[in-house]
Amino acid sequence: MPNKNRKNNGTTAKIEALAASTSIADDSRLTTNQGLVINDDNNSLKAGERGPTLLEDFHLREKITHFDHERIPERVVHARGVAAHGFFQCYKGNDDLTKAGFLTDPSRQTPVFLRFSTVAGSRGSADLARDVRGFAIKFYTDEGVFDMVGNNIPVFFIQDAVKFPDFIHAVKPEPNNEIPQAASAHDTFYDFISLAPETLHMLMWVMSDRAIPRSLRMIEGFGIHTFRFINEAGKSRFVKFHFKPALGMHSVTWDEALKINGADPDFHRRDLFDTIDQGGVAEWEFGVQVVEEKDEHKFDFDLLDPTKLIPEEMVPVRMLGKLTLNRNTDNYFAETEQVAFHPGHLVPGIDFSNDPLLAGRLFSYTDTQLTRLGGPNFAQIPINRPTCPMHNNQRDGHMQQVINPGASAYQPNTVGGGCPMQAKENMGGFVSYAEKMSGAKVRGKSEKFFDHFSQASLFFRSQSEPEQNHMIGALTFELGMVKRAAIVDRMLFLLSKIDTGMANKIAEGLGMKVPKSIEGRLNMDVGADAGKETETKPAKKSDFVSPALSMANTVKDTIKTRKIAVLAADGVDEASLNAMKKALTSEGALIAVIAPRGGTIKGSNGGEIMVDHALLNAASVLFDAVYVPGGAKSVEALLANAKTIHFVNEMYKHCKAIAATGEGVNLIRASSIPTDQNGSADPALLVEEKSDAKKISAKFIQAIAQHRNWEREKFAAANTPA
Ligand code: HDE
Repeated sequence: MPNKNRKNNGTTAKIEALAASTSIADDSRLTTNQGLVINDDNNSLKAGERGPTLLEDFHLREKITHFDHERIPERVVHARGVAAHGFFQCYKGNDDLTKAGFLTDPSRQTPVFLRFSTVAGSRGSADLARDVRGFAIKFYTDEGVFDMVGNNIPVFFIQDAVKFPDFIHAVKPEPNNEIPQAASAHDTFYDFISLAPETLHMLMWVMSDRAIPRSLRMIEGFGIHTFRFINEAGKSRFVKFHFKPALGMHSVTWDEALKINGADPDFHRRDLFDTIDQGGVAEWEFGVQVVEEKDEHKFDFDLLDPTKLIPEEMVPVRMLGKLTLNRNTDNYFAETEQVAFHPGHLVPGIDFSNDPLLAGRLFSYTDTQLTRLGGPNFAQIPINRPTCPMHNNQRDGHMQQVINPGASAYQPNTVGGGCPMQAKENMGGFVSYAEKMSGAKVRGKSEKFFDHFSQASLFFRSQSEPEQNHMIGALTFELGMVKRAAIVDRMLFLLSKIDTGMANKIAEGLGMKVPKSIEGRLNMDVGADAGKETETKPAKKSDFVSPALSMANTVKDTIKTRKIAVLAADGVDEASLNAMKKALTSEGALIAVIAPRGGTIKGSNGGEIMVDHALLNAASVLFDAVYVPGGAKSVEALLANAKTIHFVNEMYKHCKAIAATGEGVNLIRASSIPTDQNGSADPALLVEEKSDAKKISAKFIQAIAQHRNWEREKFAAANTPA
């Protein structure tokens, strides 16, 4: 974050030396695309200094023509993304499950490229939209590229690919006015949701805090569909892919998300880029849930149904290796924008299941890339190329980059010496799993696909109380944005089938009542599912909860990469500031000094302290915690700027850790922060007039590691202004 981290690689000296060079063949010279050196890039060619510009100016024409075509169509979904490079290394002992080389050879470091994305917004939308996050990884393995094109939520909205265009049309901005951008809170989305109850389980996830993450380094990744692993002996097992973040899962509040979108719409991409730029990494453990083929039907849901998950308490995740991101992109367009993922890019040892959502995807990704990347040769773009050798008889097409020699482009051949040849038996190569198939040709799905409420209910039941409250708040907000009362009615009715208490609270917030029945009002256009698709079949009664579904259970004891604001001005108690800084940075946190103005401030001992952000450029929502050191003059100057009071009030309201020592306590007193929570001490509020920073730093660190003190929400709403 701070300016002081900016690197100077001697660039200025390099530029000066190159400019002084007189060699025309120099690499630094500006040329046309034909290599012609240009000696004036400031003036177009004219008939006289004040005369008309000449069409003959080939440099002008080439430059503008290229510029005119610099944009390509954005992705129809997942348009806004950010990515980084890294590697994957597996643990020992996975051979019983799969023969995939990158999962069985612990000595290999397989290069990876991971692109995160939001789904609904355009390329220029804001990072903190309430949305699913795409989690797409290219593994450049020795046996070919394997793409794991997943999301941060383990289930999907729909069960069959044929409904995908409808669903996306419903969630995207409404076509008559292109409103709203990157938001599900509108009529067409809830119209569709309320008529297609299979969407309800995923809706619960999207209304949870998972949809507004604190950092992309703190989200999970899932393959969603059931896949297969095949081992060397040819044995197949069903698997579900999981990626678990080393830092645990953490989110911001909805109020913060709204404000971050204004203060820093690039909050997530900046966080990822800065972390890696400063030498940090982002890490996940990759694991699978494994189901033996004989157990395919033992669950009360269908393994092929992508709206269902396997609770980890039923089938634990077996960890297979670690994925690390450690290198930023050099060029956003060439890498992040041009990367082309495809769930059908497999390697030997991994195969598909018959999930009806997956099948549609296998067709869609190539199809969309033909348009987006301009033709069939997008696999030749550097970011998409495999790192292992690649030979086939595909030829020509737009943007062909390879000069293929030789007379034969067919197989079998003798003219080209028979090359490229198919792999012989025992030489490896991809062989599809020989699954036995039988069945009538139908448009339909298995009976278990029709329970839309039980897992939605399990998800809600498994959340902590603050998480449940956030979901209720999210649904009240979203439905409050829906204009057509009939849609809200249908939603309230369906939500009551998931959890009556939840639906009642949402209805109360909306000033409405949960309808007892909406028979006949659903008007579902369900085709062949008529009679089976029932909106009134409630969730199965169950007390089973899945602790793995609650983010509250993933808190890790670390403050690594957390951003801590220090409010200070001239005269700040230097000893306290330095002691706190040392304590926090030694645990891996990042400190930013925020002062009434930029530049430097003078400490109480005369030292010069660099200011990272002037108050004008800082917002509390961009930090995880705040510390206010003493120093009478410093705190007086802070108190003179109303933004400091707002800063700490917001920190309190968003349940973040707050510490103040010496006169710094006066700032807390001047705010609306209550110093106790109805008599009980607030563990994330460390206000110590008498003691110094050293005495409270350990408790402060502990409070930051907890991420938030959600208990405070009970008091914050009443006590702190927005
Ligand atoms: Fe995608 N999806 N999707 N999707 N998807 C695309 O491919 C599609 C689905 C996912 O960072 C598109 O190259 C269909 C599930 C990610 O470049 C497109 C269906 C999951 C990304 C497409 C689905 C995903 C995409 C748009 C239903 C989680 C971003 C641009 C059958 C497992 C990849 C592109 C990136 C992108 C189609 C459903 C994840 C249009 C038809 C389920 C992470 O081809």
